[in-house]
Amino acid sequence: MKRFIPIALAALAFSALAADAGLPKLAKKATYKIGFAQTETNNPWRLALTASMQGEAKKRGWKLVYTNGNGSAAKQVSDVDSLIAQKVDAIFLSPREEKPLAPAVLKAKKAGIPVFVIDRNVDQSIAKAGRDYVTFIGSDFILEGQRAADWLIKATKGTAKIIELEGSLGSSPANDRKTGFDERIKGTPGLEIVASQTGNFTRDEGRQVMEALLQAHPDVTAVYAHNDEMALGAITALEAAGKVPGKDVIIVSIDGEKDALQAIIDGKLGATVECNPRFGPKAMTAMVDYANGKKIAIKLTNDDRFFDISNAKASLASSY
Ligand code: GZL
Repeated sequence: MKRFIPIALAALAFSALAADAGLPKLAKKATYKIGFAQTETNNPWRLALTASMQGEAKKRGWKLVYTNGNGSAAKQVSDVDSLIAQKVDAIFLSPREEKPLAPAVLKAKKAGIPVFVIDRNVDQSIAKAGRDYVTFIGSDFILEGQRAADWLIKATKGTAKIIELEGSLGSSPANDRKTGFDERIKGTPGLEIVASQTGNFTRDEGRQVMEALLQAHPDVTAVYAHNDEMALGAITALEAAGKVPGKDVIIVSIDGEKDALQAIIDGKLGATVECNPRFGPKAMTAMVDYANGKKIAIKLTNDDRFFDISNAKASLASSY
């Protein structure tokens, strides 16, 4: 019996290596042709991400094939198909929604093209970091929700009726920012989320949803928006309803875009948790490290700052 144990262990080790070995390799080259599949260009954060990816590729002298999902996960899936057909060396994917884009990662892997998932993530039960794609590079969205909640609890002295404006349905930032915030609020008596609805990460939809929810909850005293654009839309809705944002209603959001920093300076927005969109340098350095045979962590988390009245003015010039 003793004789069989080493063989069993070797088989176990081999199967583990085989899973890891399933990742497509990337040759060391002087220059690359890379694909970048963007979700849409419906707000400043998205535009800043695209500019960062295109700027870094240009700086390195690489060819970047850019696709825009125009807000449709189905279109983004076909965009990945097109990048595979164009035989790019690697794909940077910002998956609009966790589930529909996971099979696209598997398709690229099968075609021998390494995928780097940036910004948002895919459903790990379908496609796993380190096995099906090289790594996830992005922010910790649960922590972002927790930081927003911690600030709001202090700013409202522990008593508030909260309206939550959620990001795009099915996206990892919307799912995780809700998880992080809601669990903190549930644990704090005196705070109540009276309504929670998606504004799809856009200013206009944020305004429209806030107008409707204000009708049903005129006694709202706080707003948590999953991104600045929806917070700015909510501010417009509050002012149209004769309320004073920053006084009658305390608002907190996430991203750190220029208009949000200005709203903090103007006293209308209370605070915003940074979610840095400038992925270019970090993403492409990870790709070169991978080509050079370096071990890449399956998650590379961005360090995000926190903006409030104490630092908004100083951060304005370098924002987007
Ligand atoms: C977060 C990113 C989100 C931003 C929004 O990484 O996916 O999408 O917070 C953007 O502004 O639309």
